[in-house]
Amino acid sequence: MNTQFMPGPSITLTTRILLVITALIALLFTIQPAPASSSTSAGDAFGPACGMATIDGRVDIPEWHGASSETFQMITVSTADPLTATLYVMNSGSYLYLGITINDDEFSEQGKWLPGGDTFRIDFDNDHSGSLFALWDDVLGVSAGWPYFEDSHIVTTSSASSDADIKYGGRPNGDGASSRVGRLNHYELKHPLCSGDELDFCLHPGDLVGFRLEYLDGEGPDVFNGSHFFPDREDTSIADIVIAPCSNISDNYVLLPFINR
Ligand SMILES: [Ca+2]
Ligand SMILES: [Ca+2]
Ligand SMILES: [Ca+2]
Ligand SMILES: [Ca+2]
Repeated sequence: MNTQFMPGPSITLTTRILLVITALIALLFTIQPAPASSSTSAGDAFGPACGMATIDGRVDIPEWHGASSETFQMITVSTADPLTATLYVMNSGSYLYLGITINDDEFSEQGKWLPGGDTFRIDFDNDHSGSLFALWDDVLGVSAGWPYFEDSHIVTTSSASSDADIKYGGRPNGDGASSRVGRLNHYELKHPLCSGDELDFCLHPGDLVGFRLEYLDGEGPDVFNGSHFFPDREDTSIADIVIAPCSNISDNYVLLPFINR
C-alpha cells in the first residue's frame, strides 16, 4: 500500500490552530476592562445597600444593620488627636441615608467659630468628575446645634463656599439630627435620591456618586479644634456611594418623577 506522506494539509491545519491560538492570546492582551466610571482616589466604596432609619440622632445598630459601613481614622492637619469615625450608608429607594459616629471627646452645640457646633459637612461630586466643588455640586450639613441639617450647594468654586438651596430658589430637602451617645457623637441624615430640585443631585439605582466627609470640631464656645477629613483632605479625595435598587421600602416619601440631569 502506498502510504505517501502528505505534509501539506496537516501543516496547514497545525498552522491554522497556532494562528487561532496566537490570535486568542493577542485578543486577551488587547481587551482591557472598560475604565471604571469611578474616579475615586481612595478606592472606598459604600453600597449598594438597602434600608431606612429614624432620623433621631442615634445610630442604632438594628436600624443600620443592613447598611454598607466602614470604620476609619479621619485625616487632619490639626495638632488634635486623630478621630475615628464609622460611616453607614444605605438607601430606601427614595432617600439616601447616612449615619456617622465619631469619637470626639465632647459635643459642642454652638460656638463662636462654628455656630452649629460640631458639624459634618458632606461634599458630593454630583457629576463624578473626580473633583469636588464644581458649581451647584450638592453639599449637606448636619450639626450638633441649630440648624441641625442644611441642604446646600456650591455657590463659589474658588473658595468652595456653599449656601442653602432655599436662598437660591431651591428647596430644603431631607432631614438630619445628632446627639451624644456614650463616648461618641452620633449623626444621621437623609436626603432624597432625586428630589426634583435643580439644586440637588438625582440618583438612580446603579449610579455612583462621589463624596468627601469633613468634620468641623468645636471645643466649647470659643475654640475651633480643626477639620477632620475622609477619605483625605484634597479636593480630589473622593469616596463613592453605589446606589442600590431598593424599591419596596416605605419611608413616607412621595416619589417625584426622576429627572435626568
Ligand atoms: Ca436613628
Ligand atoms: Ca434641595
Ligand atoms: Ca442641594
Ligand atoms: Ca467637639
